[in-house]
Amino acid sequence: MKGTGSCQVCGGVVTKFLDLGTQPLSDAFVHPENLGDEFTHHLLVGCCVDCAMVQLLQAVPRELMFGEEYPYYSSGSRIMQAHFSSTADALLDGIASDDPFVVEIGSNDGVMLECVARRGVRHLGVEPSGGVARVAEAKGVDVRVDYFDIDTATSIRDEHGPADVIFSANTLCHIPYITSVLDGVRALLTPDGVFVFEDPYFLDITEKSSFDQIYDEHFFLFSATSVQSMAARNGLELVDVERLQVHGGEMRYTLARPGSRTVAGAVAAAIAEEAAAGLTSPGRLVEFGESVRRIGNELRSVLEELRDRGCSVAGYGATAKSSTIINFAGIDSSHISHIYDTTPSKQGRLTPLSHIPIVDASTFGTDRPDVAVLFAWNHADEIQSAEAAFGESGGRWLTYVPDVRIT
Ligand code: DWN
Ligand code: SAH
Ligand code: ZN
Repeated sequence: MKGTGSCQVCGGVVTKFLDLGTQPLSDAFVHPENLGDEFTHHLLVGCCVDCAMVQLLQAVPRELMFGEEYPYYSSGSRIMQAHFSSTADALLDGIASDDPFVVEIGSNDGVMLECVARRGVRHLGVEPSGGVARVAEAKGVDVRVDYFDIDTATSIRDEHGPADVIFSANTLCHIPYITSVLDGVRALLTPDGVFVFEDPYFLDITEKSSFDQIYDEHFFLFSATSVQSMAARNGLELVDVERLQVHGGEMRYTLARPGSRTVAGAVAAAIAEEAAAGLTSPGRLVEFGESVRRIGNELRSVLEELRDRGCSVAGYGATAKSSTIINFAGIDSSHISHIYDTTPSKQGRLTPLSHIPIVDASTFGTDRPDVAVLFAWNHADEIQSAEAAFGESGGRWLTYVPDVRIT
């Protein structure tokens, strides 16, 4: 088994600390009439001894993950819609220019940029997945169907001029060729522009043992410490950080050209907090691995017990994340008969590798199971309030973040 790799940020040695086993492409939901060979990869997680960047040891080719049929539509959550609407306002309010230009990397179905477009501001989304990109275009969002890297950035600058703000949510962590992306950011940004990105925060992941945030698409698991070092190596400076509650705990990072902005006190505070927690110390990483294995074992035992007692068990939310826990814990359709999800592109399909059928969530109210495993635990408030009748009629929720629990 491979124990080391090469850091995508600094070229240093990445030492493996977690083996999450054989995994499929997390978003490759299978058509039942199209069963055949499925791509798998070995999900190994390591930490760079030189720059503390937590990352996967092997990258999955980007064309296998992102394309025409990418099934995740960001606007599927009302809370995320509200989050991106206030994000758009905050980004625009921070720009001094009278003809601002905003670029988003990974604009998906336009959940953020539609708010920018509505305010009549020049913008461009860079989004390689054609299906979601067309949904954004139908909302009046300008999109370039492409991967963001140095070549794309240079061509955008040639065509549209420099960007005052480059924003990216839940996408930078998907890109192993990060040096090319940061070269592109430097090429495209105005002299006093900012690059703002938000992604799952490794401190939250270790504190909540939410290891299902680790899968093929989530190549990097950022922290303030590793991002500060990455920025400095790539001619940028980390000038602000802000913890976010969305998606189970994220960090928003603001990068700028060195010396162009005052560095907020929050940066040093976050780095000190990470150091006090020993975030990437060998002992802490081993402890995290132990929690992961304990949760995987407990979840499988509870599901076996429920199956043996004849309880009906279904899942809620056919998330990319669920792929990690399902395959790591050895869960299949004998434990979870089907998964409810509101996304039309996932309904009627099977989960990758484990082949659990996905059904329309609108039927949850009428054919409810005894127990529902909340795979979309990051949207717990939104889902559990919409499905309040489930609990009132005696249904029970099973969650596994931060611990396996039936409520
Ligand atoms: O980083 C990523 C995030 C932003 O989105 C991508 N790599 C892929 C994807 O990850 P995910 O699939 O784990 O994301 P979510 O947002 O946890 O997915 C929620 C799933 O649950 C969607 O398939 C929609 C569904 N859902 C539902 O059925 N009812 C969601 C809500 C809010 C609901 O009420
Ligand atoms: N920003 C949205 C979407 C996140 S899903 C949100 O926060 O909900 C990740 C998105 O990144 C997908 O739509 C995927 O197609 C896109 N993506 C992957 N690699 C990319 C790249 N190199 N450049 C731009 N977008 C990319
Ligand atoms: Zn490194």
